[in-house]
Parts: sequence; C-alpha cells; structure tokens
Amino acid sequence: MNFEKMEKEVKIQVQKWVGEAQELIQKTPQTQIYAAFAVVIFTVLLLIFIKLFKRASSNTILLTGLSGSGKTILFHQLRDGSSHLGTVTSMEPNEGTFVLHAEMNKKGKIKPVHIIDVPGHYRLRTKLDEFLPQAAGVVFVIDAVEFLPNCRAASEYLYEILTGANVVKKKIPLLILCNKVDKVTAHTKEFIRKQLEKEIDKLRASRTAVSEADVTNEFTLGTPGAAFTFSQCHNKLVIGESSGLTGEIDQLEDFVRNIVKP
Ligand SMILES: Nc1nc2c(ncn2[C@@H]2O[C@H](COP(=O)(O)OP(=O)(O)O)[C@@H](O)[C@H]2O)c(=O)[nH]1
Ligand SMILES: [Mg+2]
Repeated sequence: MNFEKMEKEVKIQVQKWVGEAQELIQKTPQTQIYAAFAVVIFTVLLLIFIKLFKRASSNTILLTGLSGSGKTILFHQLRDGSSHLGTVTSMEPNEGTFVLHAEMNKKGKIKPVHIIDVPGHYRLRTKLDEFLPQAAGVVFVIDAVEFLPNCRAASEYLYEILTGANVVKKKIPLLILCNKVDKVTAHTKEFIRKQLEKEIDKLRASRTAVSEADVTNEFTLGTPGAAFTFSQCHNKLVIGESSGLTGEIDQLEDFVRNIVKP
C-alpha cells in the first residue's frame, strides 16, 4: 500500500468519525451532555483533591524516650548510617528531612521522611504536645541495658503518650524500641514489655483514683477491670529491638517506611 493511499483512507475514516460524533451530539439531549461534562469536571477535581491531600499527609516520625536511651544515635544512624559518637547533648530538638541512609542506593524517587529527635527533658505533656499534632508515628526508645532503674520513669512517659488526645484520636502508631541489644546484659523485649505493662497498670490505678479535678490524662487507657496489656490500645503498637551503636536498625527503618510510604 503506498503512502498517499493510506493517508486518504485515514482522512476518510476520521471524517466518518467526526460525522458520527456530530450526529450523536445532535441526537443526545442537552441535559445528558451537561451531565457528562459534570462527571468529567468532578473526576478531575477529585483527582486534584486526592493529590493535594496525599502531599499534605504527614511524613513526621518522632523519636521519644528518656535521656540516654539512644535517640540521637538512632537519628544519626537513620540519616547517615553512622553513630556520630561523641555528639554533645543538645537542648534543641534534632530534626531533619531526608531519605533514609539505607535507601540511598535505591533507584527512582523516594519520599523523604521528617524525623524529630525529641530531647528527654521534653517529656512534659505540654512540650510533647507541640510535636504530636504533626506526627504520623512515634518511636519510644528504651535503654534495654539500664532498663530496671528507669522502668518507672519510662512507664510514666509512655503513659503520657498513650493517653494523649492526638495519639488516641488519630490512632498514631507507636514502636517501642528496645535499644542497645548489642550488649549481652540487655533485657529481652518480652521482659521489657511485661514490666512496662505491669508498671502502666499501677499508674492507671493510681491516676484513676485521684479526684476528677486532678486528672491530667485526657483519655483512659486499656480495658477497665482487666490487667493492662498493650494489646488493649486502639492504636497500632509494636515492640522491637535495635542497636544504635552497631547500626542494627532494620526494625526501626521498617516501622518508618510502613508509615511513610516511599
Ligand atoms: N552499647 C550501646 N550504647 C548505645 C547505644 N545507643 C546509644 N548508646 C550510648 O548511650 C548513650 C546515650 O545515647 P544518645 O543517643 O545520646 O541518647 P539520647 O539521650 O536518647 O539522645 C551514648 O553514650 C551512646 O553511645 C547502643 O545501641 N548500644
Ligand atoms: Mg539526645
């Protein structure tokens, strides 16, 4: 078939289609055409809206926990893949938006994560509440070696987080990260979980006993009448292990990437 002939045939075909289309439009009642337009416009608006909404969804993960648990070292491991030993204790929150170091060599566009290393002295509810509204996930870091002397304080901090309005209402997922597992004296995550549950159970009993006016927690925790377990919380709560020193942080990375989709 030569080229000119082909062109002619295509022209005829196109003219036929245009004719058919015109005929169809003339036959169709105007209301139907308007309806079709409305559907198209609605769909376009919806797509734009979804895109905007997706971009606005938070990529912020908070690193919380008592001082000395290893938040800052973990922050550096996530960002640089090294521990930056010898960094001074900062009074300001350490924060940054970056692609995880472990994902540096991955091809394609990867959504960066926004990590805030919240200093331990920010554990007062009012301070923490500055960060919680923007959080998509919270990591609660625990020193698995020096766990017992800090169990009470860690439980109080955790209790505050778990009863906070933002966490409860938005069901913010939480990772309890038992850090420093490179040390042989580190307690197991099962042991730590049980101790925390016991301690939180005690706290709950004492806090619900005080008069209404003194109640500082905004929401009650767990199932009334039953011993507290983390499984009673409505937000997703997982317990994991890490070593900020040796860079064994895959459970932390998995948690972050489960929330902030690349
Ligand atoms: N052995 C061991 N030491 C750690 C680990 N993570 C942190 N540390 C040490 O614990 C101390 C406190 O760490 P840092 O990151 O400053 O804790 P932060 O106060 O929670 O920010 C430092 O001396 C770290 O070297 C770990 O995984 N293993
Ligand atoms: Mg620190």
